Amino acid sequence: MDYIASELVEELYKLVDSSDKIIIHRHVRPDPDAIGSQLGLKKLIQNKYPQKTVLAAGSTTKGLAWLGEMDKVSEDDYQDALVIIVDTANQPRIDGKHYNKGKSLVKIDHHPDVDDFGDLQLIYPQASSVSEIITLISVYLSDRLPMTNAAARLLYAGIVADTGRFKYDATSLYTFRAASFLKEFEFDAFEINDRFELMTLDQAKFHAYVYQHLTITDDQVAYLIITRENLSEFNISEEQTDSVINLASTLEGVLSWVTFVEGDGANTRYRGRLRSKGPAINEIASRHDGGGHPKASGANAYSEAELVEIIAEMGEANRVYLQEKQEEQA
Ligand SMILES: [Mn+2]
Repeated sequence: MDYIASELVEELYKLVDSSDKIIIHRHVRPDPDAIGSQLGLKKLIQNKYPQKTVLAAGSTTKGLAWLGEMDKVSEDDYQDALVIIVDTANQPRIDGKHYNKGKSLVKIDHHPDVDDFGDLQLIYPQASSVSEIITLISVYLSDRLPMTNAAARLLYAGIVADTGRFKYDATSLYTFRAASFLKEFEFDAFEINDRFELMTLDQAKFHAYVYQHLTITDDQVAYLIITRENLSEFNISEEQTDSVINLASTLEGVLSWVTFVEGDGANTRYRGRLRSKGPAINEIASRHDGGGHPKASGANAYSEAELVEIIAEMGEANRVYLQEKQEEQA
C-alpha cells in the first residue's frame, strides 16, 4: 500500500461526485507538475463525469501551452463550485483570484504544509510531485476515477519534470510505480522528454555564459546573478532561465546553489531559486520572502545586501551540515 490515506481520498471522491462544477487552480509561474496535475485531474473528472463542468483556472504559460490550455473562468463560475488547488503551498502563490468563493475548497499538495487552507487537505510531502499523487488517487479509486490516455500524458510529464527524470531525492518506489502504471496508457513519452530537453541556440549560449560566470564560495555555494541586461543580450525570457538553475548541481565542490534573476520593476528585487543536495534550505528561503521544499525553494532579495545575506546563510548551512556529517562518521 502506498501513502495515499484512503479516508481523505474517499472524502475527495464524495466531494467530486456530488459537485456539478469543479474549478482547479495551481500556482503562478507554473511548472509542468502544476499544469500536469491540474489538467490531468481535469481530464480524469471529465472522463468519468462528462456532464459536469470542469474548469482549469490561471493564465496560460506560453512555454507550456503544448501540454494544454487554461479555461476562461469568471467570478460567477464559483457559485456552488468545488474548488481544488494543486501543487501550491501558500495562498499568495495561487494563480487566479476567486478561489475562495466556491462552496468548498480542497488542497492537494506535496510541499511542506506551511499555510493551513482548505476544508479538505491532501498533503503528502513525501510525494515527488502532485502528478504522482493524482496518479495514485486514480489507482486507488480505480473504476470510480479511471485513468485515460490524455491524463496519463499530462501526469507523466509532471512526474518527469518534478523529479528531473527520476533523478531527484524525492523519487521513491511509489514514483516508479505511478510512472509504470501511466506507461500502460497510450501517449508519447519520448516527445515529452524531448520537449523538456529542447533549447534554442541562444539558450545554449546562455548556458555557456552561466558556466563562465558563476562563482563557487569556500562554503560550497555556487551562485549567479542574472541581470535584465543578460536576459536581453541572450534574447531569453525570465521563464527560460529555469533551464539553467540546475547547471551547478553537477559541479564538484558544490553542495548548494542559487540563481538570482533581477526583477523588472522600479524597485530593486532579485528572485532567487535555491537548491541543495546537502542541508535543507527552505528555512533560509522563508526568512527571505519565500519558501518551498527542503532541497528546492524560492526566495526574494530586495537589495544587493540581502542577496549577499542569502548566499552567506546558505554557506553557513553547508558548514553546519558538513560538520555534522563529519561527527557522524567519527
Ligand atoms: Mn510540484
